Amino acid sequence: LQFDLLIKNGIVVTASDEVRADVAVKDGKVVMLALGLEAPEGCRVIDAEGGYVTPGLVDSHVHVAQSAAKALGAKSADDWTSASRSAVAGGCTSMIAFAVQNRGESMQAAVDAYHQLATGNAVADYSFHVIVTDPSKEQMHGELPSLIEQGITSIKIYSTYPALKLSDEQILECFYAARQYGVTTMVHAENSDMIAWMTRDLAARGMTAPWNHGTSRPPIVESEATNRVLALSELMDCPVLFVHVSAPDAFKVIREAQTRAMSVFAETCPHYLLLTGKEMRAPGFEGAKACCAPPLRENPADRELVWNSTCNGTVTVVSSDHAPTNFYDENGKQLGLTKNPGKSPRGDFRYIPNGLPGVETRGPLMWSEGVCKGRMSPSKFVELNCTNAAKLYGMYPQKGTIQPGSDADFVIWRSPTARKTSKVTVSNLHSACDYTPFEGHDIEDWPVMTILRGEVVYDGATNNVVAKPGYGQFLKRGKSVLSGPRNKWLNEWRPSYLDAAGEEDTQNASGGANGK
Ligand code: DUC
Ligand code: ZN
Ligand code: ZN
Repeated sequence: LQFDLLIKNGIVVTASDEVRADVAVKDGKVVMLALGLEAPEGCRVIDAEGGYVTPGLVDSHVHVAQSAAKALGAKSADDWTSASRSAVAGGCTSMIAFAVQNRGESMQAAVDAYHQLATGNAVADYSFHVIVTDPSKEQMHGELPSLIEQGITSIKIYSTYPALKLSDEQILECFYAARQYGVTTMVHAENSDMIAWMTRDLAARGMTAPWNHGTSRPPIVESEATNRVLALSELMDCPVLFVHVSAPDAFKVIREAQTRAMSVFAETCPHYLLLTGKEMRAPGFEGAKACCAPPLRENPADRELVWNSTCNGTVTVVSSDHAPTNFYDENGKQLGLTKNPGKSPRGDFRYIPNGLPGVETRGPLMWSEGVCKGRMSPSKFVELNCTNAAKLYGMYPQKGTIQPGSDADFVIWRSPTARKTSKVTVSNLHSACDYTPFEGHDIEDWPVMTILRGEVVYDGATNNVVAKPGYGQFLKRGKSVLSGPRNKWLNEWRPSYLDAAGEEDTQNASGGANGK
């Protein structure tokens, strides 16, 4: 048997099992798992020293080089090289970023533009979700089939932000088409009018400190929109994934829908598990570093609820929502994170770009706080950080697991007795962003190394990213194997394409758990 890389003495972790096995790799693919494999001449051997070998992590929610005005409100601190270097240094080998459709333009134009930014520059494998801002019937039905051909099989829609937001009617248009073509649909759920009204009133009363970002978006803003969008998805029988879920009542409505066997999925992020609204109350403009949407929640008990939802199956994937903007300008002058340096006031929440950097810290934080602290098993970690994202976004089993035929993407972690604790500090990170909201947080173990398609891309011993820009490849994705429509309707209405095809839903080939 031929192989060119052998990982010995590890515990191989998948979403279902932990097994002591050596892993043999040939041409960037796993070829076999067995005990006591001998390395042939010239084969590279890596000794995992009794530690864990997990799949390379998948981060299915990152904003990289996203156009300034869209959602984040300011220039992205990272380009594809710095963001993907940061990713692999935290164990992440596959990232899905966003390509934002400009209103009045095609989705294809967005995909082409973002391809151009990424091509030749990434050290991690990557793909795009299209952020749909202009879902006319012609556009959805005219473009989705060709995007799927190109391997772009997911969209994100927003219920807030003037530049991105869709009306309920437009959301229905998206769900109708997404169900028909088997496109995974991500939703940013916040009630736009509640935010607008509160923001105006707070500003009129001079309440514009960074933490008033949270005041303007209390949990009910998220839970109302979640509940409403769920109803829209039920009417259309369209599977849906709620991104960056943080509010207790949003988890409640999602859990309740899952109990009714709806195809509904939830994503959360390390910041909702580990930080609270207190961070926005830091002195001066420092609170700006913690402004994200949905905001960090005030009540520490809410954080526990996010942990419970993450461990009990309500949450399907953990992503970083990496959305980096810089605090300082090139001269080290404090910008205080403002959308319009030199123009808009600093420290006013209305001008603070939303979003936190986190693509590098997600894995180590989830491993430390989840696995090392005993909140979840290594398998649960893999399910949440690798496997489910690969399944939901059509990359499984190429990505997200370790089995014969999978890409040889691995993270090696230390055995419990060999762990080395450290603290997160921005100077050790590889992102171009000049701060981390997790500064000073304890890390119980950081990846020993990250391997992508059989090549070491990050060496933890020296904290060096060794892969060259351009090593990362575009991932042509298929359809979700996790989600599928149920063919459950609220009354006699059905989409007309089902009438044409008889009762059989022939176009949606996802064949997911609930589908057929
Ligand atoms: N939504 C995101 O998904 N990321 C950052 C900001 C936002 O509102
Ligand atoms: Zn969002
Ligand atoms: Zn985001």
